[in-house]
Amino acid sequence: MKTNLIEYEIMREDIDELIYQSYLDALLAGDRTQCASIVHKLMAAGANLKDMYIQLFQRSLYQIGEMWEMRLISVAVEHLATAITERMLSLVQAQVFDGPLRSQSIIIACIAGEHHQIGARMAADLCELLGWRCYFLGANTPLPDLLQLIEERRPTMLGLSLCLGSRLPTLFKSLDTIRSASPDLPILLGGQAFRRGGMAAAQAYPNVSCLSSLDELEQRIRSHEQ
Ligand code: B12
Repeated sequence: MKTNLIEYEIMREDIDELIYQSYLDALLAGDRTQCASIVHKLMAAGANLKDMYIQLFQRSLYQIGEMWEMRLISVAVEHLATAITERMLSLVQAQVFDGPLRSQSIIIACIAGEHHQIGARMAADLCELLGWRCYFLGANTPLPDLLQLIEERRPTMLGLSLCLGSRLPTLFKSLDTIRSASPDLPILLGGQAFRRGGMAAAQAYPNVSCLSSLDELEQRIRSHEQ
């Protein structure tokens, strides 16, 4: 595996395949120390945080999901990898909360019954990186509580995350309620559920957009600042 910083320079823009494989091996072995060492080295080499999120954390979790689906790894190994990834996200937090805050704010939550929260957390971190105040509520947020927070904080935007296609009916019910309580609040939707349909129906709601990547989120956030 590559260890010296000069070599890490190469993948500032694109995380090297060898580094990815080393990270994945460490993740599958449940070796948090080795994962942290790779992340530290990437940060020291000036790796872009968004690239690290997508090319290292997201890619490895998608691969682990496939391995779990094919019964190549146990639920315990998948849970351990997930827990390590959440710790890696905490490791880079100092960088996320580093800059000055703008006046805009966003609430980001996973809808009720949705327990996949890492993607939503990445979206929240990106908003923070761009200087927006972000209220990240995490997994399985009950709708009444979300509505109350929207009322209290009056965010510039709301972001909702949905991974499971089976939760789409819950999302639509939530959108009905949120839309009548806050007709003008722009709502951004994201997550793997929209790869398998539901995008057109969701975007039929006024002021609701489905975003398919963190790049699209970044563009949307930046365009709102002008
Ligand atoms: C970790 C994991 C879990 C963990 C989650 C823990 C946690 N703290 O989040 C636990 C153990 C809880 C779990 C449970 C289940 N899981 Co699971 N899980 C995964 C796994 C391996 C990784 C998820 C992840 O974090 N991915 C990485 C993130 C970064 O990717 P992401 O979510 O897509 O997010 C990105 C974008 O979508 C986008 N995005 C996401 N949200 C938002 C929001 C906004 C506003 C924006 C702009 C963008 C955005 O930006 C992110 C960065 O690019 C996936 C595999 C996979 N393909 O993802 C399976 C997977 C999602 N799980 C799956 C399944 C089946 C389940 C269970 C039903 C299993 C079971 N029988 O119990 C339960 C359901 C629980 C529930 N009710 O939600 C299936 C779903 C299949 C399907 N077609 O729907 C997958 C795909 C595994 C597989 N290959 O079969 N899981």
